[in-house]
Amino acid sequence: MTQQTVFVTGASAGFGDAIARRFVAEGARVIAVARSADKLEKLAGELGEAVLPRQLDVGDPEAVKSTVEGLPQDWREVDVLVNNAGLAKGLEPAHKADLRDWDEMIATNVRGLTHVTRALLPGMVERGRGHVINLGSIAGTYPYPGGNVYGATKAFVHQFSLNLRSDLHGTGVRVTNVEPGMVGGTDFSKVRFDGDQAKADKVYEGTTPLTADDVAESVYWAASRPKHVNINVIELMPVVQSFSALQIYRES
Ligand code: 8X3
Repeated sequence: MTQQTVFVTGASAGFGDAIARRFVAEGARVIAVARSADKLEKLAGELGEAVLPRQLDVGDPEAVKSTVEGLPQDWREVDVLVNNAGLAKGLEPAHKADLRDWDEMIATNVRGLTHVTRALLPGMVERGRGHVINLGSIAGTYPYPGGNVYGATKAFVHQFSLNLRSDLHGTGVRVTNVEPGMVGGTDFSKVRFDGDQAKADKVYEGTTPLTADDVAESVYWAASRPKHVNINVIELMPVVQSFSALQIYRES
């Protein structure tokens, strides 16, 4: 990884923070992108010159474009893009969900991810090397009550990743989708429940969920395979999470 430049979105917390630290520990340089400039400064303060912090809301197409175009000359050759920025908002059934939550998930998880990818891909193709690593979710494959738009955005990420592979055929650019299940110790559920920490904590009560470091390890593993190897999809769950029966509604 030495000399590699890695662009990580959502880098100020959770998976993104763990991913940035994992790559820096292996000798890479990280362009750490997130909405919160303060938290990014903290990461950059800790990791020093290996981190270039950039405040950016990936859901803002103009800002994505200007951030990528404004990268310093010696940070422009991005080897690995980790599209980590994303969120779940709400767990209400579709007919009760808040449309603003749906819009926010689509803006970040779908539009943000596609715009960042589109901005960085031409350089990768031109250089004949690069790796796009997307953060999908098991929610993109397995439906669950309240998963509605969140799961659908992650299904988009799954199919977009596979379709990218087709388009990038022969370019040397690799694409991976990492699809984790339940991960504890991040703000994922707190954000989903609009800041309700007690409700978020309940999700993980009595369980041993995956950690952000487990996810970072998968991302790093995919990125560090020999360059002739493309890991298409990695799906991981904690042992305590598995599948359940289909629900049957019975008239009483
Ligand atoms: C979220 C995974 O299991 O919490 O991406 O729905 S899960």
